[in-house]
Amino acid sequence: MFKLSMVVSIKEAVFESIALKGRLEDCIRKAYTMGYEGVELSFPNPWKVDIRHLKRILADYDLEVPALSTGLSYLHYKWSLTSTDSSLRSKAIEALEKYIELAEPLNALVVIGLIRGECKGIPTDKAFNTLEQSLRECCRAAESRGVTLVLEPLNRYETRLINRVEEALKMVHRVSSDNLRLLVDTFHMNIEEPIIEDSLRLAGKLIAHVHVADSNRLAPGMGHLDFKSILSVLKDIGYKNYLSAEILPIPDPDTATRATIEYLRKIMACL
Ligand code: LER
Ligand code: MN
Repeated sequence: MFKLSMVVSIKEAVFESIALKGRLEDCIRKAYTMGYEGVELSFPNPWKVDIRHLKRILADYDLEVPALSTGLSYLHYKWSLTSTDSSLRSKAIEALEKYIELAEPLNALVVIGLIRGECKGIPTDKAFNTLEQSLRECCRAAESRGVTLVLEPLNRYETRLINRVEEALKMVHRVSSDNLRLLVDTFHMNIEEPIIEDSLRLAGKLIAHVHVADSNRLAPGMGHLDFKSILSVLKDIGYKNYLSAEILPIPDPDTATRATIEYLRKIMACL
């Protein structure tokens, strides 16, 4: 019904909610062995990705890449689509153009999450306008390569800009590009959406990617979210793409990775 993917990254990644970190080949092998169909790749620097090597490993394990995560570019280098420092903003746009180039042969989406910046101390309407301009530039690159960008509402403790689905929809409509869609993350939704299921219905067909984590960012099933209800709404609205787990490696990476796939398969079998 939904394909399952795990977010993986390099060992130096400063973002905690990535269960599998280390040598790319080891992470990919582990995800494959546990039964995942895809791996979402999270890199700080897109210019350091060896695409030929990557494609060889992916072919060896017959895994897809549903999306390229970009938040590490902000966390490691402060590249941000809303930065008041124009060199950091240009760098974020250039980095996204490079991510888009990498995404094309992988048939992957490109995530617009933390790379929009935290927007502390910038009036929200000003940050919204700057983000709109930056996204227009990125969408031009995405359109020319047939790649889709996915804008992700994030909780208020990570950014002041676009915390709820409703705000992300406003941006998607303002930019008005067929290559800009939504990514919803159950962890952020649990904090920000009054009723998760209603927000999923509101976003409907514009949802192109889903991050899953439980209420505490542990593996689905280890918190209090009602995944049966969430997944049945996704099914109802015709969502058919990946559920990609962006979770803490707790109690340890292997247990979290295995628990995610076992739990989600069990839920999907009941839908
Ligand atoms: C950050 O909390 C997150 O959910 C990432 O997907 C954003 O880049
Ligand atoms: Mn996420």
